[in-house]
Amino acid sequence: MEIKVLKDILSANDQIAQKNRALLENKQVFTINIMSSPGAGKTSLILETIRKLKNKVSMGVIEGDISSTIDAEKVKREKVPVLQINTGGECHLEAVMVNRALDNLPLDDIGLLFIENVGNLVCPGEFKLGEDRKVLILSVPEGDDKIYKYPLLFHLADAVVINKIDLLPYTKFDLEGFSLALKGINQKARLFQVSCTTHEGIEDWTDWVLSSMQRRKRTSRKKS
Ligand SMILES: Nc1nc2c(ncn2[C@@H]2O[C@H](COP(=O)(O)OP(=O)(O)OP(=O)(O)O)[C@@H](O)[C@H]2O)c(=O)[nH]1
Ligand SMILES: [Mg+2]
Repeated sequence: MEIKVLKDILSANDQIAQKNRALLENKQVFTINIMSSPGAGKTSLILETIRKLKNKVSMGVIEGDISSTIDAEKVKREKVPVLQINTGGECHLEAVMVNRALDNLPLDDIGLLFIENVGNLVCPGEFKLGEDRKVLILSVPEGDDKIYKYPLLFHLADAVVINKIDLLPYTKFDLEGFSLALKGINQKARLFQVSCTTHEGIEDWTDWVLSSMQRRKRTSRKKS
């Protein structure tokens, strides 16, 4: 009985995710779902990206948190359209929440949309939102073993960003070992090493964001 209920919830979520996807494709909005544990640097990476790309692409942000508008306020200061979702306890965003957020964003003026998921290294993996890319951030102080303990998000990610590399000298994080482990469970994922504090590696990341957007545009043109 319990298994059937969960299956129904997930398939209902997938149907709404498909609607979100159709809407976003129709409006030509490239959407990136950013996931990580609490505090790994989701908001910091979004802010770094906004600062780097603001003259090249119009952006928007959906902020997902259990409570508060702290992250949305940081984004608002960058003068980018932002909508905060408070899940009220849920440890992940669901497609229906994003659907309501999309109704309240100026999609005609947005080319690149970031969805910051609720800080959690497990639950967001189960729920499609209608995004083009899933990006997972792992921060150096969390440890390189998280890929073994919480493999699902590492397996699903289109890109994995190792953040806080400025802290490498103070930890035993094994970058080479992590990179091999990632290749073992996900051969397609791009791996980036960044510091949102020193800005190291941010350009590699934003180049990937821009080239992924371009690739999507070419694919949609071929389809039509
Ligand atoms: N040393 C260092 N600190 C960082 C870096 N990136 C972010 N931080 C700090 O890490 C803390 C958490 O960063 P956030 O960007 O708020 O993390 P988050 O994933 O959005 O957190 P939640 O939304 O609460 O899940 C803040 O104090 C940041 O200043 C980095 O590259 N190096
Ligand atoms: Mg945040």
